[in-house]
Amino acid sequence: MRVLRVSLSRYNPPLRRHRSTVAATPSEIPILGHSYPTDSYTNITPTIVSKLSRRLHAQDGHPISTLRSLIENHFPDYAHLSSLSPVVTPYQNFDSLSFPADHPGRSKTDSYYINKDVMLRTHTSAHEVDVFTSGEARWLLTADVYRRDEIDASHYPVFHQMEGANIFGTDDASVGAVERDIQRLERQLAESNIEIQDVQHITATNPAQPSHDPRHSEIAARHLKLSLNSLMYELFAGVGGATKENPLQVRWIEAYFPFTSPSYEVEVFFRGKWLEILGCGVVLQSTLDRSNVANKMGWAFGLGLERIAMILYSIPDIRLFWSEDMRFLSQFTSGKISTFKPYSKYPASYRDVSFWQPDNGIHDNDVYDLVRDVAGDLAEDVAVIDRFTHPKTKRHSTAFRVNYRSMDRSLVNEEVNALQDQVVSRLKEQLRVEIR
Ligand code: FA5
Ligand code: MG
Repeated sequence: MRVLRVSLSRYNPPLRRHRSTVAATPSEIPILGHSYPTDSYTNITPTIVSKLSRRLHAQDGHPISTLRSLIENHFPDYAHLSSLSPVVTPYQNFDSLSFPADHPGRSKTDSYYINKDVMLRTHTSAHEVDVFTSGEARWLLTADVYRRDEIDASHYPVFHQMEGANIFGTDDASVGAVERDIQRLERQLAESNIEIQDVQHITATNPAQPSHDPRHSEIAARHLKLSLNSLMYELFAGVGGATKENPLQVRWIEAYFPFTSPSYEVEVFFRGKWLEILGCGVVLQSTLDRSNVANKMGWAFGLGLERIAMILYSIPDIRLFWSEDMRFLSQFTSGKISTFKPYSKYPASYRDVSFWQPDNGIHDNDVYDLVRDVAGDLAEDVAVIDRFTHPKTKRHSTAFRVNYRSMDRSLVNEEVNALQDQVVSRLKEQLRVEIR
């Protein structure tokens, strides 16, 4: 909030009448030292811009940074990359990975655009072609990623992913080296207290790619699974106290991504729940063709660092990662996983607002971003509590409940009222709703 409120006026000058929200945008936006022209795609907000320079994954001692280095240490002979700019093109984020033209992820309601030609990466896979093209065959890449999403304890519009990839030649010597690594990992896991629920590597619904020798596809999938089972064991077994009687449970699930086949998701059973940790698969050959390594094949994965850090450190709310409060930051030591001790639970207070949608409708994500922009991290969660269509006028009504809570102090009623007043007036001006 604080600093952001000052910059709000720049990105959202008072609205001219009879114009859509587009009129609220200035003609240029400065981002990471570069000025970008805006257009009808522009939907990046000051709150989001303020996150671009934080780089939690590079902040010594921060849980996200410690987790990054633990994973990097597990893959010592991989290249470790962590300073690529979050500003990418839709080509990098989608087309280079063979996303179909009508994929919903491309829409303004799901992704942050600076303008129609430049966006914030929604996943670390956006850099696959660039990194493969640069000649790296085994690499890890850590980065902040941006998605327009709901607001609650486990969803934040910025989070961190780590991408890992390993590609190899299909000549006998290269395939033989992968097979030897498969045997090494199998021996290591046989001695570990881990129980794996596997799925078949290749099925009719999760096929090998037509251009691949099915034997090579099988080897790539096996090596992928063993490499990740071994990583899951390293991360979770110690903290969870895995024993012979009570082994770490890892479950593989068939999945779909536009840029891998076969594809999988991995879940880990931790403190009574199955948690989705990552997505992965055999890299689509078209990605490697575009990277000038058509003679190689291999696998890639993308994991969510906050998801894992929340579990390992017992951090209950994803907003805490962004805290600059020393009561948070001073609890952690570089390279070590420790249990977070909550230092406060200040009271929450909620406010409801219901309104008639304008004729062209609005997306829930527009409301979430607007609240985030007014209240910053004081918005703990925002939820739709009612939807309703008037039987005669056919107008749509939506009711939202905003839960306000500070992680650092008690909020007074006047402050919450002022925030909510701003939310309401910006709903009227910016999104053209009629308050009920
Ligand atoms: C991807 O982003 C793919 N790029 C992963 C991938 C890479 C697949 C390479 C194949 C090959 P997905 O949207 O499921 O997939 O996100 C991957 C992981 O990021 C999830 O498993 C989860 O751990 C984390 N994640 C996703 N959305 C969020 C969110 N809103 N908040 C926190 N973590 C998230
Ligand atoms: Mg997923």
